[in-house]
Amino acid sequence: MPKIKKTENYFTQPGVANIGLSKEDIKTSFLEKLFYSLGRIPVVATKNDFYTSLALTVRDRVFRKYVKSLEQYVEEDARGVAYLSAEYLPGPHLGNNLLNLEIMEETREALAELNLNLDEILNEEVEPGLGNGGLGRLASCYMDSLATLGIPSIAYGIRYEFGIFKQEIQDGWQIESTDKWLHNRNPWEVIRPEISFEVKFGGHTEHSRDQDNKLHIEWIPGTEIKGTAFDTPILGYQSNAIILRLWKAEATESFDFAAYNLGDYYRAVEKKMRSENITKVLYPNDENLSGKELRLKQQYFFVCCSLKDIIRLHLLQGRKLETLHEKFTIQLNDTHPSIAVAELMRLLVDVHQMGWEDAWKVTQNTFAYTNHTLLPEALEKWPVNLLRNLLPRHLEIIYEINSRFITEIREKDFSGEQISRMFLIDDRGEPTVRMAHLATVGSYKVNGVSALHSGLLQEQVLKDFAQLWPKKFTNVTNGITHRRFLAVSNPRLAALISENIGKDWLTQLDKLKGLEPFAANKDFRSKWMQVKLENKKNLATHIKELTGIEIKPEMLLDIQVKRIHEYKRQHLKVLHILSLYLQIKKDKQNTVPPTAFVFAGKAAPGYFMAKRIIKLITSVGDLINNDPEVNGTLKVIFLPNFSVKLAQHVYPGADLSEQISMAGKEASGTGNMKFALNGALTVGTLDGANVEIREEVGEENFFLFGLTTEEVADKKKQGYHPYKIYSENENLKRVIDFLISDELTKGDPELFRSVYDNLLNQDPYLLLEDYQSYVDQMENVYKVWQDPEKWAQMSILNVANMGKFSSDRSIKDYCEKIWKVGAVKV
Ligand code: RUG
Repeated sequence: MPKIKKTENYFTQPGVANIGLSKEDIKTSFLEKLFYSLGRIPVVATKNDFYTSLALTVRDRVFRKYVKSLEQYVEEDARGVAYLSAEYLPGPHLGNNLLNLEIMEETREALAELNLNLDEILNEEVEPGLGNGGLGRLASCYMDSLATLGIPSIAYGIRYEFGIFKQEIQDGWQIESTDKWLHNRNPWEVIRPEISFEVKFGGHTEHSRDQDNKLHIEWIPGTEIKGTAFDTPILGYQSNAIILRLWKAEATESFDFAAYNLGDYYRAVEKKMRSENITKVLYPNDENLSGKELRLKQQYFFVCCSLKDIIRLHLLQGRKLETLHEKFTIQLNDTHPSIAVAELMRLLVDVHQMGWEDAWKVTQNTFAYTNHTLLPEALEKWPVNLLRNLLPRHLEIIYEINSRFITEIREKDFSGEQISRMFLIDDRGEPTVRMAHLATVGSYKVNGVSALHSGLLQEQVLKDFAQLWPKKFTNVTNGITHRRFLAVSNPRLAALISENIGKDWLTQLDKLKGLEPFAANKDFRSKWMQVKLENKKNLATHIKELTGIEIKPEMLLDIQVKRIHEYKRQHLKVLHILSLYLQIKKDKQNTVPPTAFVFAGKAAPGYFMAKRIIKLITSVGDLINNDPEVNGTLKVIFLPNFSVKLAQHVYPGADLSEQISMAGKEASGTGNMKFALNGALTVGTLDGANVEIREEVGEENFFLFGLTTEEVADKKKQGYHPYKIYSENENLKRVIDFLISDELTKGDPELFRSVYDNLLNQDPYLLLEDYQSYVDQMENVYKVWQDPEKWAQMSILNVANMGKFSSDRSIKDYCEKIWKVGAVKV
């Protein structure tokens, strides 16, 4: 067969699907999908049928971009990136793809001619909740930028059948249920039955020598399952598309066979069900997962499939495995995929018969590792016994890596204490494998996710490694895709910006700098605040729909949305709200501007304190929202089931962004960027990326409070006494005592006793220490809020200076500082 090089030749063949971008083309394709893919006519079609038809119409056009991108990568034999992440939070695909294809208006008109409303159809989409929060959302922002920038890349993960749990609030408590995101089918994915790999678990290893005395190690597994690829194309803006390849677990034929032959149908079925369990559900984080065998199985399962696929793609191009690191770099998104270091060694040494030294050179030059947390409880450690049972060969490999590494560092100038701190195995207590150490040793670069965090990583958690390999460590400050979080979700603000400075900001966010002079323009400020007001009306509608609570859009919308965690200090905000409440009640007059405090976020189901904090927020809400003496001034809202979709309504409507974690705890934060990009002002500590946001927008445009990281460390060293602070601050004492008052707890004095005791006895996140500084800074917030011209000016200057926080910049940093990969644009 003659080799046809350009895909264009196929696309222009008569009869090949019409995939034009005009209004007429879209209308025709939409109806074709409705008739021939779904077998529906408009009069009986449901909203979901319309949504699916439109999604399929758009997917065709996205695939066209993808095949062209792929063709180009192959033709140029380009070096590429494989991104390994156990979590992704893509958010709804449809609106984003319409923006990136630049067919939003054409589609709106095509549907209008069929008497359909695009916004209603967009609203039908159920998003894939395949992540817990910031880490998964970051991975999805990076995919948007990888595609837009034309970086040859593929992202790998797990196709969880049930994503992050659905949160409902009942009687003020969080109630969890399963997230059935696949219930209405997923029109964006394509199954690739031919891309599937076997994954082994358990059993034992057998060591033997051949005639040349060469050692051969065979892993005889206890069970085997199969991973099958499901591909979702992710389109960049005016650019390439890349693939998100998620693995689903299934039973292998061969393993069921024995049971079938014995006529034991039920045993075979049970085996099948057990195999499929591996990708059933996403684990919520913030809980101790160390003993969770299924979680380790998930990690190994997707790593094994992904590495086998990467090797397949490499060999398909006629290359040798010795050059794998020249053609691929594999980014480990946190330690969740870090078993990949041992798995690649196993594949190279045991399966492809490469010598250990050569294999180690390939491995160490292939992986790069991103650390996302310094919290000791969040640093993954797997018990050696669990690894021995589940992945016996990998444990041997980890011990071998450890022993060679220790031999290497013993020759250097390290103390015994340092050497034992660097061991991959922690044998104090039950022996565990320190996965961050494995990832660090097995990678050519390690990065943190903000300047502060990367610094602390090198000074604290990985200090000895940073001394050993100073050049291995670097920083890449996180970023967000401004196309989703401004262009798609805040069309009014996007339009106002484009009318005044043009549209280049869509691909070069630093062009927003052009807004700076407009901050001094009264007319522009008024238009700016008008847009904000419209967005606040929209958010107020959602709040009413979701909670039944009415708020006036003119109120100050003071918002904290993120996972519920003690270090993020949602309860510090609660203490502040209570101080306002008690002040109004006491003085019978108020100086506080009308404010709605909005919270949203999920608590890990097993995290007692986080769930109490939700109940505390909702209880304070019940008290305040139902008290006529205060509810004209204050409202407290907890929005259930926070998601990307909901977030896209929240950020545009926010006036004030709460970023109040204890300094040194939030690795970066990305919500802080999304708020500021939508014109909210930030009240925050010098934590994570807040530091850099403040640097960019200017300290006069940021409400700072609280201790710095160094001051936190000093305070803890000196001995911290929260009770003393409590007893010396009358206002604070009143607030804390109120936590166990009958008024709040409605006759259950134990309800918030744990919160009260924790704050007075330990207060590990220094709420009491930072309380007064926070309350004082909030006074300042209110002063500025009462000067709308000044507020508008600060809001414009925040947006104008957000250029640095585009994920395009982050990906360019990864390309330059770490991956050494160039763009291949179609
Ligand atoms: O908590 C961090 C955030 O500070 C950060 O912005 C985000 C993306 O880098 O990652 C979050 N994170 C960290 N999520 N999980 C972890 C630990 O596994």
